[in-house]
Amino acid sequence: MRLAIVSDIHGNLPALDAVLADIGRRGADRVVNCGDLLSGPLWPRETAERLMALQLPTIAGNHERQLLACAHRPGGAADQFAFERTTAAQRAWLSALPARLEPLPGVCMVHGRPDTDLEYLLETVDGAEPAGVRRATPGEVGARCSRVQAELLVCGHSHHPGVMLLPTGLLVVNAGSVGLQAYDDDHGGLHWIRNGSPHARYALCERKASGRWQVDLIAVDYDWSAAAAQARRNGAADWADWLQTGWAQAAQS
Ligand SMILES: [Mn+2]
Repeated sequence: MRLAIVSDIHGNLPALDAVLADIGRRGADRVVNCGDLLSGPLWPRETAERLMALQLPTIAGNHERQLLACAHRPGGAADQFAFERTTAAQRAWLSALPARLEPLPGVCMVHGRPDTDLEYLLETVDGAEPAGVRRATPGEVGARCSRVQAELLVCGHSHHPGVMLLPTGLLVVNAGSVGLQAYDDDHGGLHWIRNGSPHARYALCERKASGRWQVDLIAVDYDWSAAAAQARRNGAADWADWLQTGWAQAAQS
């Protein structure tokens, strides 16, 4: 069984198309999507069209809630941009997505942690230099997954690909982000995510004859300059830099 995991597309349609083509070349039995689909200054409507046609097993991320909340009050720039450009039918599709799925026996999908889509699972925000975020310890991750009954737990949200095998035997995989390789955020404390290159990320997990899972964390070429130009056209100079470089810097550095 080969399971491809995409996450955190954030409206980056050329990145998504490049990842889907790479999955097609490598081969996968299933493709699943861990949320944060449209929000950002890129191609939200066109990305929704593509995703709705694909009908992948898909869960909602925090940005699906945040985009939909723009119907009641102005949201953050990324959510508001996507809200204003999506159709009522697209937003109805978002509102029906579940928070968790079990796409295969023994495999669980969440966006952030099992109990919240707003916190990272494999990282801990602690405010320490230089990035304000570090790799979580097995003890931290184990506590966050204490009620998960699965052999493989897949997630996204931090845009940072990662693999951790817990002492309980639970394998945790963060697929990284298809659409955005760097950003800064102040949830839990100001911090910077920096994957260091603009390649689109996804994960390919294969259950071997041993019963264990092999994990490929893949970095895919696509036209990131076109994505950066789209962000710049839409007034988001910060996103343009993040998309072009995969790097986000503190204001003073
Ligand atoms: Mn998220």
